[in-house]
Amino acid sequence: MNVLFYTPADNSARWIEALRRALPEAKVTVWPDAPAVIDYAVVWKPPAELIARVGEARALFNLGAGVDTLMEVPLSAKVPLVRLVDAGMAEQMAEYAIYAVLRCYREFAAYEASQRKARWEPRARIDKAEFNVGILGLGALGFAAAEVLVRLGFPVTGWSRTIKTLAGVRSFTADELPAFLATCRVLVCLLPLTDDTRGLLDRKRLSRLPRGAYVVNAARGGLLVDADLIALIDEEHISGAMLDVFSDEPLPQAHPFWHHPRIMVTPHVSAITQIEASVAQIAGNIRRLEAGLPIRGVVDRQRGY
Ligand code: NDP
Ligand code: OXD
Repeated sequence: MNVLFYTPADNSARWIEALRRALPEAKVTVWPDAPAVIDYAVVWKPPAELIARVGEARALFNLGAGVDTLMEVPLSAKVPLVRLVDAGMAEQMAEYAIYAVLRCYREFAAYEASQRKARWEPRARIDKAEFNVGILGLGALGFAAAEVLVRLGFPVTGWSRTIKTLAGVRSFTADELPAFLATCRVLVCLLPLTDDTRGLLDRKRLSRLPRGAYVVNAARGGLLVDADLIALIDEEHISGAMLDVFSDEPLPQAHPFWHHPRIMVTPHVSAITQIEASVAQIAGNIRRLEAGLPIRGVVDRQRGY
């Protein structure tokens, strides 16, 4: 079995070693070398020439959960495009969401400001029952974040294409976005970037959040209209934001997010791809495909996720 591998990341050697260990029966070739017949491709941000060589492979595995960068590539419709499902990322994303929610709920930014002025300024407790967290996207990552926030005692609402059943979570579907946004004291965005979601968080939608709401985007930068977020923070409709993903990465030096006093920036680290867990999932999927069994993570290319 021929497996073609490619990543532009500098940890390529560790991926290759893990793949060869997990699939001893396979011949793993590293692009730009390529066998005449490719059975499986395992890639992150592949060049167009690689996609052209994939031909009618049995599957193309994306080394990430998001497949937005692969939607425009000329991959044959017969080749299943498979993404990572959790693979060690859900726990990390839940941690990121917890930090953002607690930072806001316990007003740590205000205490940091007090400390800078050497002022002893206790603040009244916020009623947790009034502090609803809304999660956009209740998939592998959003579901995990919702579960843990419920365990911490927060009221949680979620928005997804299809209705979800999760104890403690009020589920809203696609046509209920305005009603969902009105519930969010903190909005955590964990949606895929698709034709339907690009620019979703614009002035009109963000204005539907209650005054003082806090925005967290850990999904993709293209979901958010940067200038609209900044304007709404400066107008004090939104109290602040924690952002991990950006339309242009690395975030350009001149971007106003870097120095905005109410915006916290992290460099696309909310859920870092885990080599061992990802390779185990891919190897397991290859074995299932070889045995003619169904697998999880096959992308619906019409929907874009
Ligand atoms: P999933 O595909 O498992 O979940 C996506 C969720 O979004 C589903 O609940 C889906 O609804 C919902 N959704 C999609 N489109 C719409 C729509 N138009 N209207 C309403 N709901 C919609 O994805 P994951 O949870 O695995 O990942 C989410 C995203 O997180 C990835 O696509 C990626 O961009 C980003 N990510 C970021 C990382 C980082 O480090 N910053 C790391 C990993 C991922 P339904 O359930 O009904 O289908
Ligand atoms: C992913 C990511 O989509 O790392 O997996 O952003």
